[in-house]
Parts: sequence; structure tokens; C-alpha cells
Amino acid sequence: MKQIPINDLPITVQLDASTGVFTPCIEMENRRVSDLSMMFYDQAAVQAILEGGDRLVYDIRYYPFITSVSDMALGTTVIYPGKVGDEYHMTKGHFHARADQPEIYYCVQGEGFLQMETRAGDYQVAAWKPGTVTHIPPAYAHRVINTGSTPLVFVASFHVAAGHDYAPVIARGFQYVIVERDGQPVAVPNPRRGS
Ligand code: S6P
Ligand code: ZN
Repeated sequence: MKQIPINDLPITVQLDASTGVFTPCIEMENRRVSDLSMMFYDQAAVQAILEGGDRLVYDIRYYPFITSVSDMALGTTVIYPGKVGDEYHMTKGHFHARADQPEIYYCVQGEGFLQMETRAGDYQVAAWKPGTVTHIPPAYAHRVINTGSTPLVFVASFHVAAGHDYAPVIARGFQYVIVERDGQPVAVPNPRRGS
């Protein structure tokens, strides 16, 4: 995240819940299938998409509120609808680098699921629709999946120092993958975890 100056005054931004765009915004990132290539279980489907020229999966916007005492951040993520093979578009997913840092996610648009899993293997999932708020405890990796036909937009609130640890998710994924079966989202055991 960018270095930004200390500001001990209140800051207000305006969010468009249908797009995840808020103003003013400090930083924006895009993630494409190429950025998530190790995350989807169907590697043949990943390669087919990459040979066709890649595809946008989600946008992230951040505003780090840096004060002289402690630093919260606002983030919004918009996951565009789509699938890689039969697996729905999703975020990469991560643990926080700092094991004492929780987060709040607030779904404002669209439908899907929030997967959460500890390093010890406790798996939890929350079904999401507009208005759903989930507290993610510090020890849980977290990933959001868009199972709808419209963009899924959520708001995140976290400490700037929380950080990201993507390595365990890159290595193993979550216990379940959310795939389309007969037009419906279903959770099936992640083939990358083996039997
Ligand atoms: C940060 C927070 C979000 C995610 C964003 C993208 O702690 O959880 O801002 O960074 O939703 O997800 P990911 O897994 O690609 O970082
Ligand atoms: Zn997080």
C-alpha cells in the first residue's frame, strides 16, 4: 500500500454501492486470471483463457486512514461475474500476515459466499447477499466467491498493518471449491487437497 501522510482529522468518502467506486480513493488494483492462475483448480481452463488474452476478475480500491496513533483502512472489491471452467470468479484469498488482525466484510451488492479457514483446518462459510456483514477472526484465511450474474461488491475494514499472506492459499487452496452444477453453485472438495 502507498505511503500517505498522517492525517488526524476525520475523513469522509462517498461510496457507490453498485460499483464499489468511492471518492476520493487513494489506490486501485486490478486482478486478472493471470494473477490468480494458481488459485483455480482447472488448470486447462486457466490456460485456455490466458491463450485467449486474459480476463479481469476483480478490482480493489483502498483508502488507508493514517493517523499519528493507529491506522484503519477502507477497501472495496468488485468481483465481476464469470467462471474459470466451472469454478466461479473469486478473490485470491489470504491470511493476514499479522496473526492478531481481524477484519469486517460487508456485502453491498450481488450474491455469493465468503469462505474462511484456519491453518489448523477449521472451515467456515457464509452465504452472502446485500446487507450481509461478516466478522473474520484473526486466524482465518478469507476468500469471496461471486456466484451471481451481476458484480459482487463488498466493503472491507481492517488495520493497515494486517498485511497479506497468500502463500498457504496458493499452495493448497481452501477445503472446498465453489462450482456450478446444473446451474447452481455447489461446494465440492478441493481436488488440490488430494484424498
Ligand atoms: C485486505 C482485505 C481486502 C482484500 C481484497 C482482495 O485485508 O481482505 O481488501 O485484499 O478483497 O482480496 P485478495 O485476497 O486478492 O487480497
Ligand atoms: Zn484481509
